Amino acid sequence: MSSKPSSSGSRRASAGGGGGGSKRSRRPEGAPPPAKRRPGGGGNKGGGSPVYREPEPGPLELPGGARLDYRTDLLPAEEAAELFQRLRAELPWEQRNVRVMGREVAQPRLIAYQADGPHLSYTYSGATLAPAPWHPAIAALKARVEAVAGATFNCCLLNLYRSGADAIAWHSDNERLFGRAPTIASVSLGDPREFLLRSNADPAHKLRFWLGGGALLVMGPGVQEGWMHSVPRRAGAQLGERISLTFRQITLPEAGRSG
Ligand SMILES: O=C(O)CCC(=O)C(=O)O
Repeated sequence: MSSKPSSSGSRRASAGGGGGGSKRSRRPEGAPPPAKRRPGGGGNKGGGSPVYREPEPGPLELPGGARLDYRTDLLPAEEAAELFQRLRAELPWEQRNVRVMGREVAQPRLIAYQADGPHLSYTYSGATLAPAPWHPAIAALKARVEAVAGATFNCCLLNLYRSGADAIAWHSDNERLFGRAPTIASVSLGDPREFLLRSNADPAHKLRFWLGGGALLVMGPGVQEGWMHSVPRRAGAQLGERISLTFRQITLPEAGRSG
């Protein structure tokens, strides 16, 4: 993850979510309380800030040519709820410390990391994520995601947001270890959260997705190069837990050990 549009590679994690402590992160203006919104609503109906466009589900080509595919129903609701419970209970969730502007701070979320083998470790902000073997339910989900995304993945970084106070700041996953023009596919489980995208070339181009349980967002070629994304902090909202599974393909494992 890098938090500057022009970053050439090392994952410079910001511990804060939108407004969550990092000077680089920004809280989007005018966002409505997310708990009242459902994922999948199109346009700006229902009181959303007009600066954030809310695309309908389906494939989408962004200004500049980047490609997205947004599905609200990769998993049926019941299956998504069961998978959430299982992963919440069975994965070794950890809270990591990262270095932000010279200070060691705890990331405002829990994470877990799984991959095809121990050679796919992932170092950023001075700490290494050693991959665990695939959980069988995640391996099965990976195959379904690959079929929809038309891409293959060899690792998955999972995030657990325990409440609206947990977040991830504006960043791009454009490190060298993912190669050029990577595809990253993210599956959501649990309570819906806002997922924001903003163009590096024109920050007025902003998109908002309400990622609910069972949703899939495929960020295709061009997204990491030209856009940043975040899950903003919403400490005031009564939000429950959410898990995101971000499937990725490490093509240059050696680049992942240098950060
Ligand atoms: O939780 C999400 O949907 C976003 C996660 C993310 O941006 C990341 O892991 O880099």
